[in-house]
Amino acid sequence: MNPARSGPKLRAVIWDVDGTLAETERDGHRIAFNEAFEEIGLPWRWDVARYGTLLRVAGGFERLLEDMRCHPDAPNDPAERASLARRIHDLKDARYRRLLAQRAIPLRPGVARLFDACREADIALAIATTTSRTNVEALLEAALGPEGTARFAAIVGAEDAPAKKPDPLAYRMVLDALGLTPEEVLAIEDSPNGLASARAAGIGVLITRSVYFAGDGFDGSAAICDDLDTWEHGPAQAVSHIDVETLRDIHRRWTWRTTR
Ligand code: XBP
Ligand code: MG
Repeated sequence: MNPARSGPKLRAVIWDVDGTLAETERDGHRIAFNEAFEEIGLPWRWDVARYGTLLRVAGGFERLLEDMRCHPDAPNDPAERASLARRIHDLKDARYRRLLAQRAIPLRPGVARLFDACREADIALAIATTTSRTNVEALLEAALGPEGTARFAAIVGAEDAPAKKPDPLAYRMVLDALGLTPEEVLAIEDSPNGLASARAAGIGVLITRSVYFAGDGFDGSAAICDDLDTWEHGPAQAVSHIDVETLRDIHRRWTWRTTR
């Protein structure tokens, strides 16, 4: 047996959002949280490094609760604390979407190209994310125009999947919506939580390194690249980009390794 043997076909690519499609963590959510703190009159601010530490907690609301543990001026009562976090998080989301409408955060290298290439190759596009569907739609429409969201056969966000990554729920819901098995898809992710989530759903993962997880090891991924326009392969590590054939090859090798 070898990887060239025919196995399950690649029928869909399931994309993560924050960090994978764009650097929305550093350049979007973080800035919007700081604006929300300011608007509420709180002195809290998250610099690039502090946000990176907090990012190990999935979910903006949960991240905020974690950070509040370090703030003596945060309410002591758990219900009051949660209600303040909810208020800040709602404000953050409004600021985030306003920021996207004012100046779209650019998609990372190769993302738009691969969207088009998958469509031409009849490989469906889907999204599994910890952020809200509303935030995803704002990002896609700012970057790709009003039809941006319609390109996706399924989008599962926080409104649908309350258990956040590394829980596999969002990926399982996408598979259900697509009517596909884990062996027929490939996920593209940027974080350890995202990798664990897709793997727990039985899905192979291509990692595209984002600013916040550039140094992580990503054991258990199918392949790793710096971005989708940079693919080092072969004995001489020739540099090229990830195209549909590369995706099919990564998927074929992954299913061969994990199902033999
Ligand atoms: C990454 C996350 C999200 C975002 C902020 O999501 O953990 O929480 O940081 O979004 P992804 P919310 O799965 O797309 O990488 O504030 O809406 O949670
Ligand atoms: Mg991510």
